[in-house]
Amino acid sequence: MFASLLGFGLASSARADPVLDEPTDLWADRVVWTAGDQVNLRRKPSVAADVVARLPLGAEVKIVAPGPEEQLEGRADRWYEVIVGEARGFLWGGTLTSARFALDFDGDGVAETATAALGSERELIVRIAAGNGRVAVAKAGRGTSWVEVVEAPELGMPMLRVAQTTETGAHTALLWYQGGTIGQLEWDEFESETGWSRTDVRFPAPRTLHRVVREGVRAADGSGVERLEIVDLAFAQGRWAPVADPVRRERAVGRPSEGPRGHVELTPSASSARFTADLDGDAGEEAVEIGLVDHRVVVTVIDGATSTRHTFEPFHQVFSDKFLDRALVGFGTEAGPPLIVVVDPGEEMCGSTTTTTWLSYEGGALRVALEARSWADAPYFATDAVSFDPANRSVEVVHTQGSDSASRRTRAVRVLQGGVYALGDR
Ligand SMILES: [Ca+2]
Ligand SMILES: [Ca+2]
Repeated sequence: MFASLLGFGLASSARADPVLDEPTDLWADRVVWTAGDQVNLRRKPSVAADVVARLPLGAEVKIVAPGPEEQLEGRADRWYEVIVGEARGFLWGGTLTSARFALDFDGDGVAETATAALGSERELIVRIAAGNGRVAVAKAGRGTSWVEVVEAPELGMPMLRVAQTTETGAHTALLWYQGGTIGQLEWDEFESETGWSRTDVRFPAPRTLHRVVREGVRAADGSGVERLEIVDLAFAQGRWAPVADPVRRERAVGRPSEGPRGHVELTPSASSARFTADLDGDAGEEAVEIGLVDHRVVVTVIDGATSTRHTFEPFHQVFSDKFLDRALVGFGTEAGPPLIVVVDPGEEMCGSTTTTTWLSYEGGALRVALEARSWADAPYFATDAVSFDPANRSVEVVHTQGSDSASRRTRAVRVLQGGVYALGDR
């Protein structure tokens, strides 16, 4: 249920990321890899035991059974009885990882083996073996980490993306391997009551990186100022360098949306609401009727002699037998153009889910402009935080998912086009 919920309607990749966290118990038949080079496979679970074999970086290791715990290199982990190829012996857990990648990172036609694992200080260590016995090493910050291959076929070179949660926010690093060494581009992000720092990157052309850094401060009254730095970088001679001076801009930003203002609660006994507003900006008001009919929310816009209707199939009914018998509806202008807002509190399903939908009315058509959903079933959760930018007719959706112990965020900026917030350039 968890996976299917998180996969529903989310823009982020469905790729399962290796999670490298505190040492955890591995189980029989699990396949992992050596995280270091020349790792000693021991006859017994002890660093004093005979060496059966020396294993290269990224060797495939099949767990036979867990063994005794031992503190080594300042860190507690468990020995495992393992099979590696024809050999059988013992490896300490700190030498193993579930994150291994085989890719031609430097484009010479031969794949390299890369691994990522936590070091004794919980710093992430990425190693890439070139195949000639040399291993390149890079460190990429501390904390719970996710490592994935950057999925941008147009990029023209594979890179690894390391995403880490930190005490104050998030740390991201992009790693590449050229000329026998690992390079990295990294940045920190945070968000608080009084400010934020966010970085977005995309790859508009091969070996080209478009980066937008946004740093904001917010006053007690909710008003804020955000400084943007926009720069294009090109990859040449083993590193990313700006192709031109950065563009810097400053702009005022509004308070993040907290849902419909002055919303009306619909229940089976108070099942309709009506308001009037000029939704499409033609200086004439439309009437909006919202009803709770047969456990569905029906929105009708009456514009002169025509009426246009949209019916919601409540999200939680897809997953449970419970019927929608409560919805919050209203009308908001925080996005800039007036939008109809419908909130399905959906508490009745496993965990709790809230779905907020914004509807636009333009050119005689009633459309779903944006949908945001938050779901929690302790300790797991997934939330969409929505911040409208009325001046640019855009919205930023920050999606956070994970558990009490670790989470990750993805962001998307969408621009209102044809009545729908579509993914687009800023
Ligand atoms: Ca290669
Ligand atoms: Ca109108």
